[in-house]
Amino acid sequence: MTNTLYDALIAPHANSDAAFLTLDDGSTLTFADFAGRVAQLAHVLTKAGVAAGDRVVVQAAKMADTIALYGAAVQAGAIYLPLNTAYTQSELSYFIEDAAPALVVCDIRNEAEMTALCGDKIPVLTLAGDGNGSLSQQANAQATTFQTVPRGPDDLAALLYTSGTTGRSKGAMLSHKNLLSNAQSLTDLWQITSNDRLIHALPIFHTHGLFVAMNTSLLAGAQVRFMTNFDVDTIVSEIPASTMLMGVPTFYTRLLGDARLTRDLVANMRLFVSGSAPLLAETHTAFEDRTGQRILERYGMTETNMITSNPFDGERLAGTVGYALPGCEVQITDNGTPVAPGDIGMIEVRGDNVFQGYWNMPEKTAEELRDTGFFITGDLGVMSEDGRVAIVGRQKDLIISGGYNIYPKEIEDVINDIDGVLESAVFGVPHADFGESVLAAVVLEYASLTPETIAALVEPNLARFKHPRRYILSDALPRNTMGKVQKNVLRADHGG
Ligand code: MLC
Ligand code: AMP
Repeated sequence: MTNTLYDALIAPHANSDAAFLTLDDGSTLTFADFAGRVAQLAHVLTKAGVAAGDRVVVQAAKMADTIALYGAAVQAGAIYLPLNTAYTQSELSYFIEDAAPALVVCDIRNEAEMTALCGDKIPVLTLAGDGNGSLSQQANAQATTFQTVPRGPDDLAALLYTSGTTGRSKGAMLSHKNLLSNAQSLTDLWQITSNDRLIHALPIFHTHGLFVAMNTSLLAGAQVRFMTNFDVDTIVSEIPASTMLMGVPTFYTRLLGDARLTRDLVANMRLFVSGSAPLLAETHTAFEDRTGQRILERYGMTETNMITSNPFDGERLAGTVGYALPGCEVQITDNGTPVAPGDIGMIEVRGDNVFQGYWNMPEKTAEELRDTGFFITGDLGVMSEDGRVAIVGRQKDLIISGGYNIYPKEIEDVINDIDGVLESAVFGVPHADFGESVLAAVVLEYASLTPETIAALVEPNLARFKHPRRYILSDALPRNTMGKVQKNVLRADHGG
């Protein structure tokens, strides 16, 4: 019996004594330790009632057990559903309602709130930094082997929620084949092998940290320095013993802000990857000037996994995201019709990497996934004669701050719900550290509200990274002749 992802990522190393995860406390799990832990956790999932095809929601800090839980969900035939640890109660209640999980795993500190959200129908187990969570405790008593549940290439392995321009988050359904095909392409292209040691400082509830980083490392049998949080000091101290770093552009601007980043420091490193947000050409150039290494920029999405990458051997061109990955077709279109090389259009993508659609949202799926199999990314780009892609803008109203996607509509809905607010417009402005930062222009119905009172009313409803950093009280929002709010005018007026 086969299980597409488990057989490729975990089974091949199940008896290997090679080092896999090195944690902040200096301890190391071998691949065999990891496979054993995955099996123990898979037993707990099954005993908790999780069956093939059930969703397992996980909102927990980055720990060895959190990533082993991903493996366990795969081995038990379940669908892993990771959630940003910053989400508030009101955000969480939507995901739990929509995904109807068979089990929720949360941080021990949030157990009471999560149990209240889940009611008596959905069991809640916990993880804790000291290993005292109920999930970990129960796992300790289990066998280190588990009868893998069969799953085929088209069965779902993960459900990752991504916010939408309509304000409601959509669960992207990712199959075993979607994840494995992409891991294989990236491992080949970036020449990742068991000689590599990856510095892993990304969160593991998004595509980048979970799939791009972990699936490739597992597939290649590479070692991972599994950092709980991004921290410049730790990265600087780990670089000499490592070979790869994967990060969002903020990682690179912060590293550049540290004088210890030098050519000598990175002499052992063979690959710096950037993605999830645009890498400024000036960051690319400054990094090369300082270290002699050219950052490899790639482009992807939750729905599609990775789409394009600059070449490993060829030229890594600043301001471009490179070529379509093997097995992945990219076209630039005007309403579905391919445009000429050099012309701007919508980036569309087709291939084994592209998701199966949005959970419980057939209409949304039909809007974004063409019958031909091409997915409409919402990103605007150009392609050169030889197929190199550059992203030039976004058709979707989206702000990317430090690699996190923030959909203005979601924040506007919360602001507009406040008594005394007539309307609002949330927009992004350039930010030196996060790339973009969130501002809100608010038109009041009556004058008793202040920016501070609005902030206080918004904050409990939204994760911290989505909070507008400034509220600008305005008499009216700028609109074009069609009545559409001109966010470009707001950006120009307040971008400084
Ligand atoms: C933290 N804060 C943010 C923020 N991250 N605010 C806006 N945007 C962000 N990205 C808040 C904190 O809550 C804190 O609030 C304040 O900003 C400063 O925090 P910090 O200590 O400076 O931040 P830090 O913890 O260091 O986090 C920064 C970061 C992190 C860049 C390391 O945001 C991060 O890991 N980003 C990566 C996101 C990611 O993995 N994206 C991939 C998505 S997948 P205060 O005010 O309370 O102090 C995808 C597809 C693809 O997009 O192609 O990969
Ligand atoms: P997400 O929905 O979180 O998966 O984010 C996907 C979006 O991130 C894409 O649609 C792009 O807008 C953006 N993105 C990812 N990688 C890059 C990149 N290298 N350059 C510019 N934007 C990127």
